[in-house]
Amino acid sequence: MPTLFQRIIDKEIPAKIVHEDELCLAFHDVAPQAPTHVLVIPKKELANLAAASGADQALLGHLLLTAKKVAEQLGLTNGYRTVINCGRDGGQSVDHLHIHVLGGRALHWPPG
Ligand code: DGP
Repeated sequence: MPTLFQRIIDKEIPAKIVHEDELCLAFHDVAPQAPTHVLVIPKKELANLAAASGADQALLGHLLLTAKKVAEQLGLTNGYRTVINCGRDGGQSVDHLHIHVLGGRALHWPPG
């Protein structure tokens, strides 16, 4: 059974895409927690950060640099936060690796 995000990659489910290349996709989160809330996901099926290995080193770097580019593209000049929830205790709800990019307001710390 493909995950929700695999179905977005396959264009079976619509999403507001802000970036796409051969390795990844970035799109607006359906339940934004900040004025700007985008998810950056690999096209490769990878359940979460814990499932990544040394073979994914370049891919993980690409995802982070894409998060930075998307933040610039969306005008987050005052800063932003990147978050990777991993596993149940990490609050992960979709089992496909994703980087949250949140900005457009001052964010609190620490998270709950
Ligand atoms: P996490 O809790 O870290 O696994 O984040 C999953 C995020 O995915 C959550 O912020 C809501 C978002 N999301 C869930 N379903 C959809 C969807 O169908 N479309 C979009 N664009 N985002 C979704």
